[in-house]
Amino acid sequence: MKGAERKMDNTTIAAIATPIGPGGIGIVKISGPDAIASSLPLFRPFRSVREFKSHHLYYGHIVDPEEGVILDEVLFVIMKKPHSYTCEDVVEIHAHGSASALNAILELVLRSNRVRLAEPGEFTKRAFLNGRIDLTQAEAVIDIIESQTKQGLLMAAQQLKGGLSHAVQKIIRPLKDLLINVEAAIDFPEDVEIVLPPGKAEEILREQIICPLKRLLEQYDEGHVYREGATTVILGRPNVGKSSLMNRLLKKERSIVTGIPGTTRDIIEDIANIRGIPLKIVDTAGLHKTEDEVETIGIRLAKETISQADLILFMIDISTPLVEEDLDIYREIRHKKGILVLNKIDLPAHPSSCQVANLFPEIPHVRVSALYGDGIEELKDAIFKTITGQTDDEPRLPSIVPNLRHRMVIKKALSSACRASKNLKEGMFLELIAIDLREAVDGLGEILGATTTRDLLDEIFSRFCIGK
Ligand SMILES: Nc1nc2c(ncn2[C@@H]2O[C@H](COP(=O)(O)OP(=O)(O)O)[C@@H](O)[C@H]2O)c(=O)[nH]1
Ligand SMILES: [Mg+2]
Repeated sequence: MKGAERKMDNTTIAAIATPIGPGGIGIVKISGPDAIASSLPLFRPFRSVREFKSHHLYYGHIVDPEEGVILDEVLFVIMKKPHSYTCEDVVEIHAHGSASALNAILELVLRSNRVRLAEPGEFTKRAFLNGRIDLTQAEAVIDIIESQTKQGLLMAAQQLKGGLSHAVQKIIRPLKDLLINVEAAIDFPEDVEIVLPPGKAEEILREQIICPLKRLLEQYDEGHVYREGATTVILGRPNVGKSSLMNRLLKKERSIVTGIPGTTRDIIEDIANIRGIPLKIVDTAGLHKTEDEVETIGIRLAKETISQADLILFMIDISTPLVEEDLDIYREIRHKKGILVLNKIDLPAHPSSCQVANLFPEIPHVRVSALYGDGIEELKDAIFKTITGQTDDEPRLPSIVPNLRHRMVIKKALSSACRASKNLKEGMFLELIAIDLREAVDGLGEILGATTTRDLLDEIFSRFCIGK
């Protein structure tokens, strides 16, 4: 689908734009050609208004016109097209944040047969289809809504501002110029004026296309974890202090801690902010053999989570002797990225545990007391470094970070550009080179949404909540 062919439906849509649940304020949002006509008759301003101005707040009541009853005291705002989120006429009714008030207002709006309930992400989809934002910016809106740490938020805000679009456009421009040049040389072979010397074309490909594409891939590697997060599983035999460590990292009592082995029988997970990375921490029942039916299921689930984890925190209690069970656990996880967590350093160390770090030389180790909090900052550093692969203490956060979808497109465009460069060097037919350049131009257009399939759009916008 090319930008110019983007199809819009002309209906008016409405939805509750704020989370359902008690809150100070809740918003019903309406967008489309009948947004004003369908909502204005429901609003009774406190002071008479001769003409409603765009982008002005008006104070009054929402009244059911059929029964004449007041539903809520609200602020009412009209945003005339094209100066709105969707580029259409938009009305927002700022009511009190109660499910009953918001549902009653939405129901009134939907009584008009020209208004229907919005689908998830439909407001943002309209902003995209109307050309106000490109696809990377629409995706940034989801990322902002879903961001869990300030770093994730800053990255998304940069993308919403057009950071990634700008970087991609800066690559598409010389790529297109090059393509035009090559195509002209094919069409008018006798006209030597328009043909770029091959050395120059190669240089443009290398400097302005291949290098920046590679840099974008590096930025994905450096930054995507701030957006997508990572998962770590805490493993160790019963009573080593797994649940205590989870609570310590989360700074709350999430997992039950007792001196009774087998206390944690289910999978418990929650998200902690580790140096800006949203880290999903999973506490498990462990991997030991047990007769307990519930614990057995917990242990099976633990094994499943290990396979999906980005990092394992392998915990040992240094106040007790190392036992076969510790080694069994290590055998299960040795193929994964891991950190050895030596716990209970506040207690006298058992003589046999002094050498324990030497037994597992391949993985870094940190000494902690989950009970008192010693070593926790060092553990956070180790987690950060192991997940990001960064070795310096100051986290590096690239401001522009492609997502997985962008990365796949960039990789394809990069291999087309590299092929074109190689063929240029080898003096291959210009037709062949034009095919690769065209592929790269079209591919990169997909990032911005200039060339996109309907399925892809549906997939992206279905990730939104209703009302955004
Ligand atoms: N002294 C000491 N006790 C700890 C430490 N970490 C955990 N414990 C205690 O060890 C017992 C088991 O802890 P828990 O977190 O439930 O272990 P889990 O079975 O591995 O989840 C509890 O009594 C905790 O208070 C620690 O660092 N030092
Ligand atoms: Mg536990």
